[in-house]
This record gives sequence, structure tokens and C-alpha cells, in this order.
Amino acid sequence: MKQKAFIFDLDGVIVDTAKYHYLAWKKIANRLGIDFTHEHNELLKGVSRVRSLEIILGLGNIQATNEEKESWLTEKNTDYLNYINAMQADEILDGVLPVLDWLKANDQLISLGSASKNARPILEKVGILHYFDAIVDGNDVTNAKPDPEVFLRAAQLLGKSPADSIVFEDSMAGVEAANIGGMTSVSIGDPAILQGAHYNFGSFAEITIQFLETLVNK
Ligand code: B16
Ligand code: MG
Repeated sequence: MKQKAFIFDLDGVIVDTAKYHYLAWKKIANRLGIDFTHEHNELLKGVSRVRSLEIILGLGNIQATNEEKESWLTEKNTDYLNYINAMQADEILDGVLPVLDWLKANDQLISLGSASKNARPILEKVGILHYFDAIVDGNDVTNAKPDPEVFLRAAQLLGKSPADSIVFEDSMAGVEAANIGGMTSVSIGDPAILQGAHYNFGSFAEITIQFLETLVNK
């Protein structure tokens, strides 16, 4: 069997941390008089922390000093980390563990490719850090998705070319990043939203071993 690089996004692919981002941002947004809805939260998926704050302030047409922004970013992350600290293995999304197990058992390489600066503690909390041969997260890159930097770096760390790399993503920016990087993109979520991916699945639970074999032997 050939060996490929399998690169996983974190939020929305491995775990649903979007709900914790939402709660932490909502507290600040509401205090600023901004009505922050679940629809608004969709705009923040795959987006960096700093950019997320800019989007929220834009919703309320709010101007703020750099000091204010810094303090809100710190407060948001402190609250978010409190939610993360309570996470357990049962928060791993359906179907993810069997795929990780199959990849490991079949000598495939695994990396994370996430915008989050909290990726490591999250993987540790849910008990799957040991599956990853490489981790590239928001601490390692300067260009956010749809720039392919995060995925190219992951492939490089695994010693594989983009053509031998497969990316699992739940955001449009992430799918675009994988495509621009010359990788195979597999989107997880609504195909009407995630257009342009090479393959789409509603959830990880729909991914079969046959499909994984196809990816490996391509
Ligand atoms: P942090 P992903 C992204 O994770 C989230 O989707 C996005 O909502 C969040 O703002 C970003 O991480 C940064 O997270 O504040 O923890 O650094 O989907 O790229 O795994
Ligand atoms: Mg994501």
C-alpha cells in the first residue's frame, strides 16, 4: 500500500469547538450591545481569533482602541479555555476515531492543519494527540486560510508532496486552501455550502474504508 499525508482541520472536523467559541464571543458581543447569533458565528469558522473580533466589532459598527481589543481577545480566550478544560473524549465527532485508527494501522501519516492557537490542549483533552505525526496550528503560520500555508507546512513536515496529501475540512476557506495548495480536498458538511471540494461527506461517519483505500492508492 502507498503512503499518503492525511491532514485534518480541527474545529468542525475532529471536534465541535465552534459552540465554545460562540459562547465566549457572545458574552463580549452582548456586553457591547451586539446581538450575536448562531448565524453570525458561522462567519467565524476557520477564521483567526483577531479576525473574528474584527468581524464581531464590524457587526456592531464599533470602533475600539488597541488596548480594548487586546483585553477582549484575552478575556475571550480565557473563557474559551475554561470550556476546553472540561472537554472529554466523547466530544470527538462521530466517525473520526475509526478513520484515525485505520490510518495508523495502515502506516499512513497524520497531521493537524488548524487556525486555532489552542489546538494541542484540545487534542490532549480529548485524548488523541498521540495519533498525530505533525501538528501545524495558528501558532505556526502567518497567512490564514484560504492561503495554503498551514497545509503546505503540514505536508512538508510529513515529508510528502501536495499531490500526495489529503485535507479534511469543514470551511470554505479551508477547502480553497487545500485546492490552491494542489492537494486532494475532502469537505465535511453541507455540499451546497462547501462547493469546490474534490469529495464531500455530510459527516465523518459516512467515510468508508473503501474510500480511504481509494485515497491511498490514487
Ligand atoms: P483560537 P479550525 C478555528 O479552528 C475556528 O474554526 C475559528 O472559529 C477560530 O477563531 C480559530 O480556530 C482560532 O481559534 O482562538 O483557538 O486560536 O477550524 O481552523 O480548526
Ligand atoms: Mg474548521
